[in-house]
Amino acid sequence: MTALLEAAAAPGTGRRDHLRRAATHVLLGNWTGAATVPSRALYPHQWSWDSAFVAIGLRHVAPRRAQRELETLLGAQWGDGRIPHIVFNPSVPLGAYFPSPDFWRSSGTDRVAGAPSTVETSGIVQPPVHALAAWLVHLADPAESRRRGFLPRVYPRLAAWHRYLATSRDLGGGGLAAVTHPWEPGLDNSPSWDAALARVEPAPRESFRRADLDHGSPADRPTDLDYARYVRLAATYRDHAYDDARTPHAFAVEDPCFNALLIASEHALAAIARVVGADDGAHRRRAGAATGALLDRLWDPAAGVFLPRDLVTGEPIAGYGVSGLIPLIVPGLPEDVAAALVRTARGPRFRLGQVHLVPSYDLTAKEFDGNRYWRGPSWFNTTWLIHRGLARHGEAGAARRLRAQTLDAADRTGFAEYLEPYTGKGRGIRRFSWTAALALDLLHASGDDGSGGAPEDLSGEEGSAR
Ligand code: 9WN
Repeated sequence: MTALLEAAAAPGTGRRDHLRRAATHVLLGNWTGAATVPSRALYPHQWSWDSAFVAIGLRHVAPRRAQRELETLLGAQWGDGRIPHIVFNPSVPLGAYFPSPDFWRSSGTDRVAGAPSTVETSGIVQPPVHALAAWLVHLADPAESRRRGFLPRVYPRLAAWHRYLATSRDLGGGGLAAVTHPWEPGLDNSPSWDAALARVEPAPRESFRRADLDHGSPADRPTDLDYARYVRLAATYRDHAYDDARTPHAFAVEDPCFNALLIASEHALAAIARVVGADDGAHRRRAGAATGALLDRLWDPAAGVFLPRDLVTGEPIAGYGVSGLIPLIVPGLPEDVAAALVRTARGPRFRLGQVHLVPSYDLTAKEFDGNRYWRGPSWFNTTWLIHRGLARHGEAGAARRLRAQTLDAADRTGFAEYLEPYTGKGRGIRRFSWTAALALDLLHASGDDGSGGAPEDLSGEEGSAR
């Protein structure tokens, strides 16, 4: 019996045992043999940041499978270092998800960016949670990790990924990575992207067929007009051979969440470098420089939140998105900045502790929509990140309450993709992988001590995580 099957069948009658078993069942059901799909129906391939979150949960019940999850993704890395946002499963019919491999056409030999020829992928990226995930996976079972040479194998690939983001994606020249498509920050239809996206000429509506509406309610999903613009942006990138320097980027944004994750992952990479005998100093310096750039370029002290920067206009994007709170996870964030973020989270725009989890967008804004994807609903991955941030900054009580609420919501909704923040009703699909995985992590991270397992994870001391 595999470790995961054993965990799914483990005895115990309490609510936590039930939740642990149910979450493990979801991950078992969504495992394809080499990786985990976010959802069998809506997302039947491997997604980049989903897999990192999945590995963070899987490590508690099946550390080897968690390693495999990340290594399968890293196996699809491009020659230029990018980790694609989707790795396609060749046995899934083309029509099951749009855009499919025949849209992205990654494996063509003329690709300057060096896409692999053995596997089909998308050409865009997602937030760099991977080095953080690899380090947490290692910490869950250092002996098994050493036995399999996990860190020495993944380190060069993770380092190349970060190099790609620090060079080809520093489109603003200020030391932060830019996203060039709303799918890249993973918060697809956030109101934060509305103005930048409005400049994009929509692709003709008859030029594509959405597959997502076969599984999700149109009221919960991005609109057709959003999709037409997503298609135009992706096709333009593809038609420029995914060459960042040559593509005329109509959408280019420095996103706080994406960069906060890059910084947290750079610290994790330093910890990994120490274990594998590489130079950790370079990673620490890069993490420090990126933290400075994040504060200089995206922090708005008057608003009390980090604001994305639109690189086409050169202006900050006003408004309160959950992305602007995520830098709470950054090691070494000045305490006054952290305190301001916690105040904003508790204030009327996010109402931490008074609504369900953490809404993805300002509850008081006219754009807020509690049902539609990233325009308001509360998501489990961003909530998990804020939980870590609260724990890191000494907000043990708030972290504990958010953890309890998150576990309850995962259980109650059958591992929903997201929630309506006021009613707590599950929205989107169920049996969603990262909801199950992060519930597993929260179950393990606690012991109800409120530490959330957060601050010490990046210390580089093996065995100190829990
Ligand atoms: C496009 C898989 C992904 C998540 C994203 C989420 C959603 C895809 C889609 O699903 O995006 O990448 O088809 O809507 O927005 O964060 O990684 O779960």
